[in-house]
Amino acid sequence: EQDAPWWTRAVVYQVYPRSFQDSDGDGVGDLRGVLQRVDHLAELGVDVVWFSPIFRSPQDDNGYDISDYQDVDPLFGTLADLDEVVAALHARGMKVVMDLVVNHTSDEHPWFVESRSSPDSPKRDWYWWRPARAGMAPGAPGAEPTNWGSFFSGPAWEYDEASGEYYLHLFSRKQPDLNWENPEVRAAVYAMMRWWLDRGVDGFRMDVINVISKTVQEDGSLPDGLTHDGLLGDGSPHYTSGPRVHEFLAEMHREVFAGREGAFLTVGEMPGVTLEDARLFTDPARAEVDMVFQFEHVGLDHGPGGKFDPRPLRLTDLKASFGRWQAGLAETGWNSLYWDNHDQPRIVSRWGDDGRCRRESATMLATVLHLHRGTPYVYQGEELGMTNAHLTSFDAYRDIETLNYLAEARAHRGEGELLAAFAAMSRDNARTPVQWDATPHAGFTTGTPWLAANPNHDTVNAQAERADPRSVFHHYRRLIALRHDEPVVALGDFTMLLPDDEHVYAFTRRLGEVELLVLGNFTAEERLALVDPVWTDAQVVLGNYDDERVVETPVVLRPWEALVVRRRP
Ligand code: TEU
Repeated sequence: EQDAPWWTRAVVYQVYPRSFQDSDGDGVGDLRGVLQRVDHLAELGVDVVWFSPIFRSPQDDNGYDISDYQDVDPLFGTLADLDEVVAALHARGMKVVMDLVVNHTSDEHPWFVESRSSPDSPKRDWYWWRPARAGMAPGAPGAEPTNWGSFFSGPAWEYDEASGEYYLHLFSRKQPDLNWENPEVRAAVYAMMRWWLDRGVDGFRMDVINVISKTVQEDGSLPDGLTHDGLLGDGSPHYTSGPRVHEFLAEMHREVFAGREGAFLTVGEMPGVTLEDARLFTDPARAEVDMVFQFEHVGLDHGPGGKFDPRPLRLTDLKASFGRWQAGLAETGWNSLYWDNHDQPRIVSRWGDDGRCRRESATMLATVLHLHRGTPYVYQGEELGMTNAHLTSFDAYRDIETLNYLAEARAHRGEGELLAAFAAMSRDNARTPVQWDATPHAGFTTGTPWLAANPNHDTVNAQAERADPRSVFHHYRRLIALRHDEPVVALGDFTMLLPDDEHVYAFTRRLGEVELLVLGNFTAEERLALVDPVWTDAQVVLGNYDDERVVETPVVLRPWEALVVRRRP
């Protein structure tokens, strides 16, 4: 066990700075606000803090559109503030991971400004510039070089009048894709990464890093994607884990990390990554990345129309998916474990009960996730059992993904249906201010918050959670401590049980003589867990109801009950 990498026992906390803590009253969170809250992170017991982007940015996609990778946006403070935050977290034994967004830059980045200035620019080939489709008039509808759609609605190509060419943007039109085929681009990215490591940061979360390699055809053109009844084509087969992505990540690892002393963490955010590819990406012998964020489970409640066509989750689908990933990375590679982040709705509202049984369901969901094999990620406010925003009007939304979808869908979908889809799935659900206390704006700002605080901050907040020993907060603290103290949690094997049960999630973890059984009731009704009688009289390690009890089999699970028990020797 001692030679297992340190991050197998680590828990990572994600700070989305704009919604974490405001220090100067402008209604947007900032780095000096983070300084006010480092003790909260230390008390929770997390090992690593990952910051969503704080770099210079026009904020078109809330900072995932970067115009200067080596400076802090004044919205969040200064480089000196960042140095102070890094020092404060290091002083408390926590590592710092930055968000690396290098599939694309902002269109206001000097690199793109130069590239766009002329077809003869020395940086023209730093981005994907292509002429109109053969035989079509530049700028005409349908003349885009390929039929790909953007993640944020509309075509993935933007017409540039001055040159009569188009540039590629898989995300917003203000997020032009960098051309990773160009070695100058790669060298510039690696130099920037080394600059950050020299500054003392401990690693990177790599934004959509599996789409940096696109399939380029003989003549330099990109291939069309499959179309479904005349809609924009699906280009994803031509960029998801593309032809050179492993080569690029291995090169990045060599150019940035090789030879450096210290303990670093790299996690690749990889929409659409398969288990087979994840095994390659995370195989330590290949030195690409330590772990990946995969998206299979967060797509299980998407209907045919995607995320804004939500469906109820079937628990057996979740168990099949997580079971496959646990089995697939059991020998080689490593899992990340998450429910929440700044792109996902809050789990207690999504797959729990954010009303009467908020505490029970949030702590059950946390227990089931954190007892899996892999590195758990806690998103700001998840440790407080924060819920979705339950917004009731379109003009309350800020997220470009939601607003772009609305602009396109309102012509063919009813208003009520769209409001329900956004209330369930919009990224803004995760971006309301962290609820610190019951004062106005939840103690997040003395000004007007950029996005309103959830009214339930009067009862759901860090101060109340800290005061209640049975709270979600203290349950997360116990889960994190369990991972630090019990090697079986970090390194034990995984066996899924009850695969066909639609109500109870059950699995075991084993390391040497130590064996745990983990149970989670995913429903509001009492349920029987039909587990083997060997678990009778097992020792209760952790539960989310506050009474001690003798374990009988089958186990009677109360609504949303979680139970971790250790088999007696
Ligand atoms: O997200 C990539 C991504 O796939 C998400 O946009 C996801 O597909 C969608 O939000 C869920 O429906 C990363 C960042 O996490 C996200 O915030 C950025 O908007 C995106 O990349 C572009 O940088």
